Amino acid sequence: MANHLFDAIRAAASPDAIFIETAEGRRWTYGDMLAFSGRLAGALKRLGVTPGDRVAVQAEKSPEALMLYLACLRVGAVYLPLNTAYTLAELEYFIGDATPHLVVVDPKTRDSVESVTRYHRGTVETLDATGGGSLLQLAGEETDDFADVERGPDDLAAILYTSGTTGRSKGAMLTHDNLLSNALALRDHWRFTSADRLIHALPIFHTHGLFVASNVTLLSGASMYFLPKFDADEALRLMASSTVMMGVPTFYVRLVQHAGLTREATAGMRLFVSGSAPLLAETHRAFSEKTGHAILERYGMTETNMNTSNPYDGDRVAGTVGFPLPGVSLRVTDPETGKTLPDGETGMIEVKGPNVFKGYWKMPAKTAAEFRLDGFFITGDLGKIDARGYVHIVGRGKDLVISGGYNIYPKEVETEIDAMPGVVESAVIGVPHPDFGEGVTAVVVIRSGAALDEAGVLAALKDRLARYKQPKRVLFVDDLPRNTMGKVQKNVLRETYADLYKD
Ligand code: MLC
Ligand code: AMP
Repeated sequence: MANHLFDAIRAAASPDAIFIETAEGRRWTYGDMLAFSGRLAGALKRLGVTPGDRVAVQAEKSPEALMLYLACLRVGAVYLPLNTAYTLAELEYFIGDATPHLVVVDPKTRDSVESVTRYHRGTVETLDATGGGSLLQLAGEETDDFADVERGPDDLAAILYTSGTTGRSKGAMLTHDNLLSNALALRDHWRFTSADRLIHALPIFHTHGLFVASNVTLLSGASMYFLPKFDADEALRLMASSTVMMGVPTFYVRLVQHAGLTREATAGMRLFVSGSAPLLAETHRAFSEKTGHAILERYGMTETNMNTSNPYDGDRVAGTVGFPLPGVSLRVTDPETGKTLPDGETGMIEVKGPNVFKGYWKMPAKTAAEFRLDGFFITGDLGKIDARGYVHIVGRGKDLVISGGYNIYPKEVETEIDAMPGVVESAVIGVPHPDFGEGVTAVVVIRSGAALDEAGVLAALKDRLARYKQPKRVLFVDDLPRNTMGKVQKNVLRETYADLYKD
């Protein structure tokens, strides 16, 4: 039976070729991948997972966790990965909204997650960082020869939650063809072959590490070093036997500061890709001076996969995200009227193509509001197209902070802070941060006499918000600056605190 995405993965898989090598030297061939994901798919089926069911996964990065994604494709389930940093309070919302048939978590959190899923009739199984857990025990009782479930191009493969501007996260529904078309475009554009070895140090619960890095590797029959997290020493060590690295700008900022980053250390590498947040032109230049490699910057988002990329051959221009990928249409419009602007003018970036998602899970009104009538998706990013056709991202129309490649919607943090006793109001902004690009910063107004300080605010947020969303600093002011309409002027706050994290 045809399974749109997994058939393509299977076709590229040469059973004896290495697919994954871990930091401890554990090796998985493509044959192992096919057998193991088949056993896991069998276990999912035995647990009652049927096509279209959501399978939510909050698990540490491991080859087994990646196999679970593949098993979901094979059984026709909708894979729903969750950031390991999410607190139970955050998890509760995702589980309530997506009502997964199965939730897979680390054994440590099983009991607390079970208390949440009980209301939604989901079951909970476990998977730990070393490949243990109840789900794998069940897989051990299955055979390798799972018959993949039929899935067409428009069937859902995954739902990835992106934070919403009003505080409620939205589940982006991604189809088999959204993922396949984009991975094939990237494979060809970036010249991936089975001879490539990728340094994979990204998390696998977001588009970058899961779809861009893993799907492109799979569809090339290439191999990867699968690392639990980014570590500059380890990445440099592995460059001697690798060909490609993909990372968020923080990876490159840290590498540039490392004495080991030299031409010799990177001599065997053919490509460094950056994305998920803006790469500073100075980082691009410093990297190129030290190594001779021009980092290739590309632009994407959860809802659209990858939209643009700098060229493989030709100028990789610092501060730009290159050209639309084959099959992707991109235009810049007047945010108010929606009219297309001439090249050189700044406006809203809109995209259309096989990469663009199907809509937000159970939110038809929000979905409709973010698409134009002719099918273009309104990204919320502000940009322009220069005379040579390069796309520049010059800002964000959406109130969003990107820290180390993770998105934080200020409203979500402000809502938590505003609920604290003694707080009148707050504004959360992103200001330049030398390591994370932007540092989440809270500016708070408290009632006179209220006994609330920075440590108090941070302590209250501890179990409410994932660590990366928590402000790096909390500052207190008498009043927030407002314009004549009464709207808080976040740009003024960003200017006031622009040097807060300067070295
Ligand atoms: C960790 N911390 C962060 C953070 N990551 N704080 C803010 N922003 C982040 N991104 C916290 C830690 O909990 C810790 O808290 C402290 O900061 C320092 O931790 P660290 O050890 O320095 O962090 P590290 O583990 O090295 O992680 C940094 C990182 C990581 C940048 C390597 O965040 C990362 O891998 N980011 C990648 C995100 C990603 O994959 N984005 C893709 C989204 S998809 P404390 O105080 O407890 O010590 C997408 C679409 C597209 O955007 O286009 O790709
Ligand atoms: P996410 O919702 O996590 O997928 O984040 C997507 C957002 O990240 C985009 O809408 C952009 O704002 C930002 N982004 C991704 N890649 C780049 C890039 N190369 N340069 C600037 N911003 C980027």
